[in-house]
Amino acid sequence: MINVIGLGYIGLPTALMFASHGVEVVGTDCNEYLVTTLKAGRTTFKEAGLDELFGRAVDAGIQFTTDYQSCDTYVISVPTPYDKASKKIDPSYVTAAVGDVVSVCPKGATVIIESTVSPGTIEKFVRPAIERRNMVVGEDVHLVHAPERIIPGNMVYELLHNNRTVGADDLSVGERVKGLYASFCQGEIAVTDIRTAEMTKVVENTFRDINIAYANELAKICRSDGMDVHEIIRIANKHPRVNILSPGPGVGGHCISVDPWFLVGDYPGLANIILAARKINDSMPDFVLERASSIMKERGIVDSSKIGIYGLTYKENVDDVRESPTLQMLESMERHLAVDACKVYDPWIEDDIVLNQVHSMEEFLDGLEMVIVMVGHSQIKGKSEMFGDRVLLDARNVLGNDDNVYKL
Ligand code: SAJ
Repeated sequence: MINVIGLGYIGLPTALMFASHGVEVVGTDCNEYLVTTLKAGRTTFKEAGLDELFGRAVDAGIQFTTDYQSCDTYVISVPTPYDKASKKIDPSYVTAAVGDVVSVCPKGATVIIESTVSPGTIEKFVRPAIERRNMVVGEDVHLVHAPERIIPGNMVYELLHNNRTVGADDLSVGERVKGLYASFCQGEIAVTDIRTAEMTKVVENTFRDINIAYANELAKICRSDGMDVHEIIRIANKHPRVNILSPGPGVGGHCISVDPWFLVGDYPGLANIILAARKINDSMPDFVLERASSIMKERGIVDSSKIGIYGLTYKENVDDVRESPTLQMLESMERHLAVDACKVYDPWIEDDIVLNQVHSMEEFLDGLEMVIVMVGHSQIKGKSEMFGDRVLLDARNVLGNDDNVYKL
């Protein structure tokens, strides 16, 4: 039996995947409301294919509880929050969960950490958390790091098809865990040591951050000299070895905008491109504001209450707002006392999370002269006509070309 600890964005789909592939699974979360919701037969966030997968897992007998189970395998997928000021992760949820499971597990159980951790965290924090309980890692309990790799918006497909990494002290334990993931994972599963697995995960997300930063820097260069960055990237990408990503209003999400800081923090003076990329991506929300203000001047729009912001999530077709560029932009506007003015709308966010948030497109567009499109949800993709004759700043390049559509 597997006890999956932490039933959030990663833990829930992973637990469901194991359960729907013949593995006995109990999902544990300390949040009673979440467990009650799952027990009542409802999923707790929106994700393509998740409800169907949930149905299959429930049919296969998955259980949800707030209690830790006594079993031979644990998957830890609790959050690793990070402190914006120090740029370091807080490993306390992981160490607490590991401490809790090792106090109930039988001798020889395997604890698999899926949560992303900064390189060295398992050595520095997780092992000591076990040793403090007078247990010997490798005898009383086996430690494994199997960082998740799935992308929100396509999680179910990627769980099935992505290659994975399994890091373990003991290769035979690694091979056993590989076999477990192979119950559903059709990709290649590389077995390595724990530190390599930690580093690999952070390096992957940093690779993407740097590549997005290149696209964003090109957008700034092209804007400064009246060139169309999208056309340039489109043509450059015809080269067989070039694949430039898309410029946008910034990088959000809990991973790509966070993980590179671990390398910057741990390797000062060495992580130079990485630091530069982070700074470029973090500067994008302000770049959008500058661009909006020059368009307002060009179009004679003076009243900022006539400007609306479309999109709150960190990317399209997800309901996740962690580190979202729109939130970063609103923070920046707040610093300049301009925040009360703009209406904000995102069809994926039902709760009120920012000032002047509205909950229908109609209410949003009412009275607006200009819209800043921060997220390219399917609702609007390719449909600039939905905005009538309003001026549009399309920070995601999803609205096509039209006289009213401005790009970054
Ligand atoms: N973005 C751009 N331009 C692009 C691509 C993305 O501006 O061309 C922006 C997005 O809008 C978003 C951010 O970057 O704000 C990151 O989005 P993403 O879709 O690239 O990635 P995430 O954060 O949703 O998921 C990533 C994935 N990592 C990699 O692709 C290396 C995923 O595989 C990881 O599992 C996930 O981080 C994680 O949890 O680590």
